[in-house]
Amino acid sequence: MPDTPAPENAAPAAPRRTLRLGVAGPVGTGKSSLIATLCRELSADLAMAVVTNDIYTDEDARFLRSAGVLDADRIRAVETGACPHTAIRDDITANLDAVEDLEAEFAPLDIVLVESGGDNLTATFSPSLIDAQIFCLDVAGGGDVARKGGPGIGRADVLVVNKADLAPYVGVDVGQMVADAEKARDGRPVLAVARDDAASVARLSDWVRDVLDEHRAGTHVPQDPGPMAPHGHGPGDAGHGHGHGHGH
Ligand SMILES: Nc1nc2c(ncn2[C@@H]2O[C@H](COP(=O)(O)OP(=O)(O)OP(=O)(O)O)[C@@H](O)[C@H]2O)c(=O)[nH]1
Ligand SMILES: [Mg+2]
Repeated sequence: MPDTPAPENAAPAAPRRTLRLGVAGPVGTGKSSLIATLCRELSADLAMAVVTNDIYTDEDARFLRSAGVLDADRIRAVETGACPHTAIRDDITANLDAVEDLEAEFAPLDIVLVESGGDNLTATFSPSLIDAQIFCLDVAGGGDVARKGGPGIGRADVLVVNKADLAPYVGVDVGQMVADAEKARDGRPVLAVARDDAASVARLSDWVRDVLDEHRAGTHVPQDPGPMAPHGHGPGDAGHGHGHGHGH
């Protein structure tokens, strides 16, 4: 009989199964609604949970619980108490704790969605916290936003141009906005989405399923879209060496 292989010769541990999927983007672009939509679309055959981030409240978690898209226990709020980007990039401890608690409690989970607090165009997730990230813009923010670039617009795994149904009311050409975004993203995907447009929701759901498959197969490599633009957190933050404050 062959000897039992020594531990150092053992096959590497299987990759972690749960896909941690971040959703970032400016305030009010529809991140919570997108998460509600994804839970409705996917939770029948995938085990899911959600972590929300708000600065001072658990408003987003309460919205998702009241929407009834998942059992209330599967939706956890992190109150960041600071700029949202801090908790998703600089000190991810509270978010990581929340994700790991959910993964342990509801094992095996297929997807944990993490919603960033609404921030500015430069806030992105650390790849130490999430495996893939959605950056969410909306047409109501103006058709030119997609041309402005930044790490989320340029390099998130997918860019969603959300609330496409509102385009005629705000004078935005969705096709042009998507084309501008595609140009800024070197071929990375861009999806125009409206929550009541089933075809657009199906395209987004398919994208999530594809990333989950790649994650499970070990072929998806988490990307870092890049750091924040230089910034400061106010007058007491001189140690950061940044130029200006956010005013919150
Ligand atoms: N017309 C339209 N409105 C939408 C759509 N998705 C979201 N909304 C609305 O947009 C508003 C903001 O949506 P939320 O999902 O709360 O946005 P959010 O990005 O999570 O907001 P914060 O977490 O506060 O940054 C709400 O009034 C939603 O009902 C959409 O596809 N079409
Ligand atoms: Mg929200």
